[in-house]
Parts: sequence; C-alpha cells; structure tokens
Amino acid sequence: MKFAFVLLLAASAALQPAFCTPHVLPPVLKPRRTNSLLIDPAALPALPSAQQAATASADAGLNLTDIQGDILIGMKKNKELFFFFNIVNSTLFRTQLGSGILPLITPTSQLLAVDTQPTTAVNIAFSQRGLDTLGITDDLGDTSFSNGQLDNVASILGDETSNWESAFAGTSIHGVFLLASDTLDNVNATLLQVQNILEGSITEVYSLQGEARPGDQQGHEHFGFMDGISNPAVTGFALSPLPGQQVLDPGLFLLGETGDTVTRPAWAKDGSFLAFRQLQQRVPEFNKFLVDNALSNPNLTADQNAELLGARMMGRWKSGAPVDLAPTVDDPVLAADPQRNNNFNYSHPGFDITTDQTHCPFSAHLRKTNPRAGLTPENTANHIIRAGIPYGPEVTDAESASNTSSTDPSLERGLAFVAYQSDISNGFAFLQQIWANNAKFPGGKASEPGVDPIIGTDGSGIADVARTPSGLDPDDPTRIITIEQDFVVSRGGEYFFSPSLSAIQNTFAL
Ligand code: N7H
Repeated sequence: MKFAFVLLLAASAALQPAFCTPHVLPPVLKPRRTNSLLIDPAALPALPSAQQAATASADAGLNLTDIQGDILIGMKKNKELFFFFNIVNSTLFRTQLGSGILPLITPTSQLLAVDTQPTTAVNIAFSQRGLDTLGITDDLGDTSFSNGQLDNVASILGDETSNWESAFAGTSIHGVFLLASDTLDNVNATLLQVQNILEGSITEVYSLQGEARPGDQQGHEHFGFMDGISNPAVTGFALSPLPGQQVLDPGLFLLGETGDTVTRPAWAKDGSFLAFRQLQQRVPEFNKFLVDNALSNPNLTADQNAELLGARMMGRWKSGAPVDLAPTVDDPVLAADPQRNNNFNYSHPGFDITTDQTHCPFSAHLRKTNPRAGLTPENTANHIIRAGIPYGPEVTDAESASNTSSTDPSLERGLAFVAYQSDISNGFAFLQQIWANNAKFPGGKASEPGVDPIIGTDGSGIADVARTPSGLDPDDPTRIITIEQDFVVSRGGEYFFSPSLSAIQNTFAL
C-alpha cells in the first residue's frame, strides 16, 4: 500500500509541470513495450489483432476489457510463474486487491497489441477454499470446482496420490497468481511488487516456474511436439476461424455467455474455471520406448521409424504436422501452415472411419481428446482452451545416457497444464476420465481403441499399469504395442475460478 502510494505521489509530481506550463514536453507516463511478451510460433493460430477482436467481440457482445487475459490467449507464454498462495488476512487482502492489485490485472484486450501489453501480465484465480476464506458463499454451479481437484483424484482422474506434490494434497491453496512476461527478471520484479502491495496478507504455498523451451524448440513441449495448434476458435474473440478449426460458443469457456446453460450468480459472468495440473514428463523413458519399439517401414531409417511411433501415439509429428494428413513421413511445411495443419477430421474418401487406422490410430492422444468426425454429430460440448507452458530444464546428458529421468527435484520437467472451461466436469475432467482413460472410447470402432498412450491411465490410481493402445503400427493395426510405464505422471493440481475484472472490483475487493 505504502509502496503504491509513493509511486502515485511520484507520478503526480511528474505530472505537475505539464499542467502548469503547457509548452514543456508531455511526461512519459508508462514505458511502452517494443517486443511482445508472447511467443508466436508459425504453426499456432495467430491471435486476432486488437481491431479484429474489437469487431468480433462487439458482434457477440463480449467485453474483452473485463475478461482476464490468460483465458482466451492459449499456449503463447514465454515465461510464466504460477504462484500459489494462502490468504492469512482476508480483510487486508480484499482491501489491497481493489486498491493495488486490480490495476495490475491484465485483461484480454491489453494482450493483443505490443504497445498495450504490460511489462508483466498478471492474472489471479481462486480455489473454492479461497472463496470460502473471503466469505464469498455463492454456488458457482460446478461441483468439481467446489469439491476441489483432490476429491477428483481416485474416482475420476486416476492419479496415484502418492505422486502428488504435498502443496496440492493439502488444504492451504486459496488462489494462484499467473505472472507472464518475456524475461524472468520482469516476472520476479512483478512478484515482488504484488507481494509489497499485499502487505503480508498472503503467504506462498508453492510456486512453479514455466518457461518456453529454448531455440528451435520454442512452442514445443518436453517430448518435442509442437503444442497448442488445435485450440478452438471462440465466437466473439476470433474473427476468422482457420480451416478445420472448431468454432465454439463463448459460453463453453466463459460463465454466463452464450452457450453456458447453468444458472450462475450474476457477478460470475465472464469468469472461467481454470484446471491446473503439474504433469511430469519422463522424457528419456519416452525416447527409449520409441527406439525400442520403433516401427518397421522399410522406406524409413531406424530413427524415422522411432519418430513415426511417437507421431502415431500423439496424432501429430513433432513438427506439428497431423498424421491424419501425413501418415508416414513428416511434413514440416504443412506443420507450419495454419491454413492446413488443423484441417482434417479422420475421415477419408474410400476409407471407413470405423476401421481405418492407416492414417491415424484410434488411440492417438489428439484423437482421444477430440474425435472430430468420429462422433456424429460432431461434439461441441466437451472442449477446453489449453493455456499451459512447459516447466523444468532440458534433459541432461547423464539422463540421456542412462535413459532415465533424474530423481533430483530440480531436474523435474513437464507441462504446467492449464485448461479453461465453464464446466470442469464437462471439460478437463470429462476429457481425462470419459475419453482419455476409457479404453472403449471412441466407440463403434472395429477394434477397441485403448487408453490414451500419452495421458491415459486405467483409472485405478496405480502407476505403470500396462496400456495397450490400438493401431500404433500402420502396417498391422491388430498388432498390440504394450506400454508398461507412464510417461506422464500427475504431480497434482487444483481447480480455480478466474473472475472478470469487474467481479474482482465489485465482489472480491473491499
Ligand atoms: Fe494434450 N504434448 O505436448 O505431447 N496435446 N497433452 N492434453 N491435448 C495435444 O494440436 C500433451 C493433456 C488435449 O483438438 C497436442 O495443439 C502432453 C491433457 C486436447 O485435436 C500435443 C500432455 C488433456 C488437444 C499434446 C498433455 C489434453 C491436445 C497436439 C501432458 C486433457 C487437442 C498439439 C503432459 C485432459 C485435440 C495441438 C484436438 C493436443 C501434448 C496433456 C488435451 C502435442 C505432453 C491432460 C483437447
């Protein structure tokens, strides 16, 4: 508070001469960015320009100045800190939230042009325990959120709880700050600023630093695959959907908007539920599995046959090219072309979608989490906006040589997974339980698809149960390649509500 007050005094002092003497140069009120705080890999759908978004949102009646910036932006962060906190003084927190934090919260509209972007984008979201602590008692209409993620573990997500980070298994996480910028220095400076403003009303429970991977791996997750290509186009935000991109109602992601069928408190409008997961990736083990089980296409080298197996488990090559369009050989030009890289739906003239796995296995991660034409009519109910970022360092030489992930916690790597939706039970939890972990999904196929080879578990909560995804070998779709271990290990997470800026002002702040 004092810090903000001093800044205010300094700013108004700087303004004084301009008011008194009209001919002096106008003061520079705020340094403008010259480079974006977001990354922009060619393969990913471009964000709308500020003008395009203004037109689209006006048509749909969406207020982009009121919606927190992370929700609609997707996987384009460069550095992002997840700072999980406990509220120790609710009254002080609420007072400082309105006076000091709210002006720092970054709405969607600010992120769309470099010169309106802040140095560090700041978003905030609250767990149900956080709402309870703040005395906000309204039912937001989502039982997954109100029960918390730990409650979902055994019955729904199939995690092995002993792998959970203790912070997520406890009861003290009330909220999370998401701080995103292009440098860690900016992120750390903004964290200090936030902590100063909040004057000890919160304590840190846990934090996770996310970072885009270096060099030509920017935009790729730790297994090496380009990520974030197939996020949906949201009506009222994206003006021109890309070929093959699913166009979905804003109410699937934002409470109270068109397409949200649940009754909510009025103040919750334009908020979104954030499902956070710390998903560890065992990269050396994954790479070894691909080499040991490499396919046997005679026209490919051994390395290419290993890559092919990975691509079929994922549904895309590492470049991002979809195997449905590039079944045997990677196509980096296709991968980098957003006009083509999402334009497929698993149906091909002359092929039966219930039997054909020559293009894409039924079990591929991409197909399990969005079967596209595999469901008729095409599913429009169970979708998320993915907005995560990789965390942890690159694989070390010692890990590569031993084909084993280090047990040193500072070398843990994975995906800080973030999914936004207006209903967690229809969004993230649905995708994980009903689609990814369900060996029979999608139904009506000639052979049982099996669980998702990347994120699927058998739902038992027991690690490393053998999985038998279907169709991984295009030459013999009946051949079962058994996966004996998990390459993705859930380290836990929590469900949060990311309120609109006006809700922060009118309902959360004092
Ligand atoms: Fe997945 N990966 O990087 O390997 N995911 N995912 N995911 N995922 C996708 O098309 C990955 C996870 C979805 O519309 C791609 O954007 C990893 C969870 C959905 O066609 C890649 C992890 C859930 C899609 C990855 C992980 C999902 C999708 C292709 C965990 C939900 C879009 C890039 C560590 C429960 C499907 C792209 C569509 C795509 C990866 C987790 C869901 C490369 C490593 C937990 C809906």
